[in-house]
Order: sequence, then structure tokens, then C-alpha cells
Amino acid sequence: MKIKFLLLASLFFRAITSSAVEPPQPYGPLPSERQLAWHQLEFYGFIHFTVNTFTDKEWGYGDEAESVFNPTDFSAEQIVQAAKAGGLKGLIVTAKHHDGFCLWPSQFTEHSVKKSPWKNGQGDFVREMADACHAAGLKFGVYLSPWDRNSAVYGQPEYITYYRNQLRELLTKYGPISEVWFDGANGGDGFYAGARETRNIDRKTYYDWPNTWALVRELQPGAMMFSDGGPDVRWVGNERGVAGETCWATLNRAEFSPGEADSKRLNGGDRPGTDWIPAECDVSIRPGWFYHAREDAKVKTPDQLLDLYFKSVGRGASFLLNLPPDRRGRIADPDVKSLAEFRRRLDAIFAKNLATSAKVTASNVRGNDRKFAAKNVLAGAGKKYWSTDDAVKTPELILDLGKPKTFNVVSLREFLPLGQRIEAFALDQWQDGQWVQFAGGTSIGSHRLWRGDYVTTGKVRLRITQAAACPALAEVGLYAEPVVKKEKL
Ligand code: FUL
Repeated sequence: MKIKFLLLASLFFRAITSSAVEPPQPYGPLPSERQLAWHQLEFYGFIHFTVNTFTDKEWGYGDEAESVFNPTDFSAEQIVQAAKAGGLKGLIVTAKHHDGFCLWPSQFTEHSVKKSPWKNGQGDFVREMADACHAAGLKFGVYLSPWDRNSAVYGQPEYITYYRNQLRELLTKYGPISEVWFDGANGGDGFYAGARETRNIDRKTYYDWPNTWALVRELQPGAMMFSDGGPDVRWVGNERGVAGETCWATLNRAEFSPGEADSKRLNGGDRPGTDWIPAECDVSIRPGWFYHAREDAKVKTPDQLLDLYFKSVGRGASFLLNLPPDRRGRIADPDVKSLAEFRRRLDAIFAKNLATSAKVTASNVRGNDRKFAAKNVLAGAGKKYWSTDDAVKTPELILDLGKPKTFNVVSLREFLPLGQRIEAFALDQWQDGQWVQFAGGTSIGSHRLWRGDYVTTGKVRLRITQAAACPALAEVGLYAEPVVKKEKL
């Protein structure tokens, strides 16, 4: 009787004490709801398509005849299916590139698909792509080049009205827009309705970005906005698709504006930073952004795409892979094949988390409360996390795998609603009666993937070696990449 009472009393005591343990205070700049949703995408695509596809150029001058744009066998479904098979979660299309040709029938210019022989001037590339993406469950975004080498008024205040009118069309007629891409290449020589001259603009003031951004917020509150320095997602500082080995999700936003890029800083972010503006790694599956038949043999291999995935997604950034349609208006075979094989290999790596049944212990658990238990790092959904008492910034966590297991990929994720807290970590394996370090790194953020030599061990230890605040870690995963035979690479 007495024992039963004591047991009940202790359970009651635990219940009241555990509910009293508060979660850690958030640290530093925090992601918005919009950014949190975007972080889950990780991998999505670019579709570069316009007159350049037909003139074999990368940058059109702006004097291309509308008749040039004439895909022979366009299929939005084929493009979307190729992307989906590659595991891309969305597509961002060039509605207008620097040449100024509009791939939708804008009411504000005649320089568009309206004047093209394609579908007798009735075609709307943006519409078909938006509908196909939405039907397939993919996000849909638009690239509207601020620089317009066709427009007579480029460089004058009227152009800003024109640009915003076009943006309004794109943001109101095509359903939900997931991302708006504001390119940083701005001003220079161009056709400008026959003027054929060089027009330089003041990148800081000409576009009056704050008001354009406000328009996007008003019309599509869920849309992420990309530019060199945000406001929602930043350029990674190169077009090779590679984030810095250290890549913070934070940036001193006031020091950047579109077209004003300190690429080194963008590559790694600023710590602690004033705003949450994670990096996006844009890169083309081919050397060029637009399709050129001469590059058919230069499509990135599945192996190269995997490497890029680890150097973008695996460093807390997103991977924006460009798939340029060819003159038919379809993704060419070599690209489709490489992308599908890349996906097969990626899925094979992440098919099984070898840590799932591990016994997880930690040197400290916040308030000894199971809400913050070490084993939360195996929960998967990202809602739970392991955390420690405020004063404990360099704890360690041990995964006892029960028996030796072999892996070569480790996946870590912080619990983002509490900010980016961890500044350095190390990974050890239990070997011949002692701990031996096999990996280490700095930033974790939304995702950190380590990929290296195969490790075989029964126990793995994660040491947080530096943190700005007590860590909040949402995931630890161990994966084994199947060995690929040489001829498949
Ligand atoms: C650059 C542009 O100049 C390229 O043509 C391409 O669109 C790339 C994604 O952004 O700034």
C-alpha cells in the first residue's frame, strides 16, 4: 500500500516537474513560417527557356524577332515528369530573361509569345508550366529578369512601373507562386527598342526594391523572394552550386542588395547575422543555362549531381538545378537519364537509417525532461529535438548501435524554430576500446550531411564542441551508400 502510494506520488511529482521545464529561448535571427516551409523542399529546379534556346545564346541582346521562339514539340508534362522523376520538389521558370521576351502573353508588351508562330500566337508557356507543376504536386516559381534589353524605357522610371505590372500579372494569374527570382545581372548594352546603347543603372536605388517586394508580399504572401541578399533566400555566391563548407543561414542583410554581391560572404553567410536568409545553390545540369546541342555530351553525371547535392543540401542550403528544355520544348534524353539515375542513387543512400534502433544517451538532457530526450534525434519528423540545460553548450550524445554497422553518410539537423545554435561538432567512432574522431564540422542549421570513407563501428558519438546557446538537435541519421560499380559512374 505504502509502496503504491510512493510510486503514485513520484509519478505525480515527475509529471508536474517535467511540465515545468521550459524549452530553450530562441537564439539569434529566426526563420519565418514561409522559410521553414521552404527549408523542407531542399531540392528544386530551374527551367531556362526563351529565344536564346533558338539562337544558341546565353544572353539575348533584345532584338530577337518573336518568330524565333517556336518549339516544335513542347510538352510541359514531359518537363515536369523529368523533374519529378529526379525528385525535384518544384520548378522556377524564366518568364522573362534579360532579352525581354515574355513567355506569357503579357498585356504590357508585344514582345512575347503572342507574336510568335508557336501555337499561332495563342501559347502561354507560363500557364502550361504552372498548371503541369500544380497538377503533379510540384511548387511553381517565376524568374522575371529586372534587366530588360528590349524595353525602350529601361533605365527610366517608367520601366519600374512596367516591371511591376508584369510581376502583378505573373502573381495573380497563375495560382500559387512558391518563389520569385530576382536576378542580379543588371544594366549594360542592349537593343532598347533600337537605341542600341549601354544603359547603366544605380543598382541600389533604381529598382526601388522595397516596394516591389511589398507587392509580392501583398499578392503572394507564401512566396519566397530570391536575390543576391534576400529578403528570404540569398545567392550562394557562385553558379557552380556549391555552398561554403561553413554556411550559416544568417546574413547582415542591410549590407547587401540585388546585384551587389560579395560572393565570398554570400557563400558562407554572416555569424551571428541580423536576418535569417539561407543560401540557394543554383547550377545548371549543363555548362550553359540555356540548351545548346553542342553540350549534349557535357551533361553532369549522376556522380557529379550527387556531389553537388552533398555540397548544397548537405551544407544547409537548397539545391536549385537548372534543366534547360531543347528546341522541341522538352528535356533532352541525356539530362533525363542522368537525373533519374542520380535520384535512384540518392534514394538508395537514404533508404535505411542505420541509427533507427540505436540506444541514445546524452551527457545532459534539459531538465531531465523526456520532452528534450536524447532519443528525439531519431524521431524523424523534425517536431522533436534533444536539448540541454542552458549552461550546457558542449554536450555529447552517444548512439549505441547494438552491433557493428557500416556507414559513410551522417545526417544532422538542428531544430530551426529555435535558430542556428551549434557552431562546431565532431563525430567519433568506438574503436578498439576508445573513441576515435572520424569527422567534424562547423555549421549545421537545416541540414548537414557528412559523406566520407566507410566507418564500421558499434557506437557513434556526436560532440558539440562549440555553440552560441544550448543545442537543439532534431536529427542524427547514419546511412550506407551502396558501392557503385565503376562502369555505372
Ligand atoms: C544569371 C543570369 O545572367 C544567367 O543568364 C542565369 O539566368 C542565371 C541563373 O543568373 O545572373
